Amino acid sequence: MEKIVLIGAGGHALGVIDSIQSCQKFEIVGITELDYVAGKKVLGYGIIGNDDVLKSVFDSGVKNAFIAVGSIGNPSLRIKLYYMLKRQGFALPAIIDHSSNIGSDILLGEGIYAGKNTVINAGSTIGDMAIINTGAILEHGCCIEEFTHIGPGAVICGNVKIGARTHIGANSTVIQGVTIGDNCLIGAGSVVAGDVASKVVAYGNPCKRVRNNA
Ligand code: JB3
Repeated sequence: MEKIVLIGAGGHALGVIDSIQSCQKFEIVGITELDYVAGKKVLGYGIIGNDDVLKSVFDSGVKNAFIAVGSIGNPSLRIKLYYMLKRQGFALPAIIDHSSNIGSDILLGEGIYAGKNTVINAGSTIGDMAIINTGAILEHGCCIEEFTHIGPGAVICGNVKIGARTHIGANSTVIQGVTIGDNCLIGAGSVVAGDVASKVVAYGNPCKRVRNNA
């Protein structure tokens, strides 16, 4: 198996670690954290230091990294970490849980995460660093752009287009053919039946714009 280092050891990392273990492709060498506490472990994997150790980890031969810091609405930290790792030369593989159901003719970007029991149906495109969280369903022909997070249990119907850095809240439904722009925040449990412009906060059933997203 190839070796991989994780960045971040919080709640999102728990699911990521499970998924890495389930797909049996990578051996986790350790996790970097903001605050290094000697001896601290997460699901049996050691915190090896803060991000300053990543260069020596790379130089030691670990060429894969995965950002296990999640995001709810603002992916700026994930974006910062992504460019830090790219500058250091790390490869950022997609982590797809073994229980995921991935259809035909799918394009998956680097560093994406597909959690437990996700479905990505045929003909869909997932941009770099997107999160398709636990139990989310992406129907045929969807296009999800980079750093976007599809929350747990969300249902994205056929041919939906969702821009970059957008958050779709847990258990939301986006009906077929809808376009949602960049930098949007769609609240949990929303039903999106019409297009949503970029930089909008919207929620409800029917989903309605409530304010601009800074
Ligand atoms: O929505 C769901 C199902 N999960 C959320 C996920 C997508 O995003 C979850 O509820 C949280 O909102 C969030 O998960 P995350 O990022 O694991 O949150 P938290 O539990 O706060 O853990 C973040 C971890 O990242 C903390 O341990 C921080 O110390 C660490 N961290 C923050 N900045 C960092 C950095 N670690 C490293 N290595 N480098 C950093 O710059």
